[in-house]
Amino acid sequence: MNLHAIYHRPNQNYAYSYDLETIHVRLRTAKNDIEQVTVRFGDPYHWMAGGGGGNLNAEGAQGWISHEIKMKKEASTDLFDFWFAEVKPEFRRMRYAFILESEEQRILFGEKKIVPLTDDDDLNYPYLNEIGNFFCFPFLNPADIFNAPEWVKSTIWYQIFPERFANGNPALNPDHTVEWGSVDPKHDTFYGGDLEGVIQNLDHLQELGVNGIYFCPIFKSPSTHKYDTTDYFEIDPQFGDKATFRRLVKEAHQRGMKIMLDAVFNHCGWEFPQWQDVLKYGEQSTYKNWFHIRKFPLIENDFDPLTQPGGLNYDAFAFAQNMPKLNTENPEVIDYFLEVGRYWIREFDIDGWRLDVSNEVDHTFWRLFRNAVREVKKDVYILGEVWHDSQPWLNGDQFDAVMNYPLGDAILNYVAQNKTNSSQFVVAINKVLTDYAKNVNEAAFNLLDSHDTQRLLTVCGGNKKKALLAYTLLMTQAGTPCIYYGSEIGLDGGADPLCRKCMIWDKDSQDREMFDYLKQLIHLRKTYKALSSSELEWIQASDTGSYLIFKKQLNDEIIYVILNNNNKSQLINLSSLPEGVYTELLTNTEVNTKGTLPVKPYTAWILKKI
Ligand code: ARE
Repeated sequence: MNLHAIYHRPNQNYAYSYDLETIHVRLRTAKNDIEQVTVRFGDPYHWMAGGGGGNLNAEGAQGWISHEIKMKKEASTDLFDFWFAEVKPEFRRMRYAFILESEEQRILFGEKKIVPLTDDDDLNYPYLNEIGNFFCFPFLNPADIFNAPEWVKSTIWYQIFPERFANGNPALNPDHTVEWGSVDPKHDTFYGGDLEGVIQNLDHLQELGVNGIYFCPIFKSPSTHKYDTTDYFEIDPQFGDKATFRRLVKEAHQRGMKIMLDAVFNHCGWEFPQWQDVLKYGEQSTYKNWFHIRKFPLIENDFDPLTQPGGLNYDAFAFAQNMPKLNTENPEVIDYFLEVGRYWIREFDIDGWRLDVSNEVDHTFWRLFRNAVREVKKDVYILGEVWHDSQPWLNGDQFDAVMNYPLGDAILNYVAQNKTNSSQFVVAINKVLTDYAKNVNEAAFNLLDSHDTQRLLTVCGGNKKKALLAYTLLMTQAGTPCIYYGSEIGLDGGADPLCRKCMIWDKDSQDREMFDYLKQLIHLRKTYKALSSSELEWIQASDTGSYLIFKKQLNDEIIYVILNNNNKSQLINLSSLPEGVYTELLTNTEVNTKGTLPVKPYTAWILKKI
């Protein structure tokens, strides 16, 4: 038994409140090392249970354990197995320990020590009840339950980069606007995208079936991307005005679409008045503590921040001279940006905030932010931008989710770039899922591409079938998926700025086959809630055949996804599925699982038992 690999800590993704009566418990062990794990638990105040007022030292108390539950091996990664159990202690509190059994050994794994157990439970008895060595889940307080808004779990997002989506009002075009889609974008190429253009094309989104729109920044800024905000309380004039935005929100809501805006609170833009004041008055500026200034003068001399990063005497986003970092510990800054957060909900009824560079802003600010915006709208969705392990923000007191790039990368590595085989893909997904509580996974913002990455079709090397297979995986995972504008009609593009080409509105130039397949996937996801459930079981991962079979379940709705990640057709043996007749949901045909299923290259079948 590999004792070194055993890990549990009563918090985060290892022990957490799932709902008002349920505690989820996980234990990590070395892969293929342990045969069975049992969680043994009881009430920490058992000694008072009989009213006898027993003594406080309950070390030797007998029989206080109320339950033992066999844990399920829920997932494995390259090095570890993860064991999982749902526990519903009668009084919403418990002390618990784990009994691990392998062929040659049996131990009790407790908070303070590991105890070898003999076969004779009489001899083991003291250890099996030594409450001081049992982990403690003190109390299942409703306020501690991770509570992302329920509506997010049935939302399919569509990300819009406003400058490049649609030009609905050319009168708003900024200087030097070029003809729509006439040239590939550079960082500073303006095409005239605006909010009116979004309103005029909501039918496209409704036909696709998406019910949430995530807008990249729309507040006043001189750039094409607007991540260098100069006025947090104004819509950029090239995009329109507040009346237009109000109309957009109303139209979207009438179509059942939620609206999420992009909050850039880590830094501001060069023209932000408070920054301009510091540039003008230096150390005498009343705003100098709004920023992180190392010394004056702010800038030594003309320099290229990317080749002479040392040139800035103040903190900025990366080395972007025009993006000075804000001091979110300054009470004035806190008050200002909490009001920004409240204002756009209170005055325009938006439904969510995506938080730019959120991992570089302090946790105290985000806790204050969550309380402030939740006061205005109790089910507002708070989405952080964190590209790496994001547990510190996902304990329920800050974000509801982060942009789940690790899940998207796992799909792209497997399907788009064939960098990983089927079993490595399973490991990568299992790692993401076991890193977080199931509540977190159920609200995760899952994406395959964005305004910061190469587009899906480009990552797939232009192979549309691979792109559709990637979307099939995206749409059959727990969480809330997001489609980056244009990818649904075959827009391609490399790294920023080429991933921000103008949307194509000429239907003859759109890839309608991609659109229709994605529309169908979205329809299936809305119809069969098992597809967005966090109950996932890997049935088969073939590395030689490069195919995958997995099961999604929600209550008694069971769906199997069979995915051929091979450039050749193949007969996939379905004997691992319960025998019977199924409906293949993408083609609405009947399939009998006796024998094999012919699957074309890079295609999937989605089977529901009749
Ligand atoms: C662009 C070019 C730069 C160029 C600059 C010149 O990318 O190479 O020097 O223009 O103006 C915004 C614009 C970008 C612009 C950038 C800087 O959209 O077009 O850069 O401002 O001016 C990391 C951060 C993550 C950040 C990305 C870009 O962690 O927060 O880098 N993403 C947000 C927004 C961006 C936005 C900004 C931040 C700034 O989504 O759109 O950029 O407000 C790995 C790392 C990640 C890293 C990621 C991407 O995965 O783990 O941490 O993200 O790569 O680089």
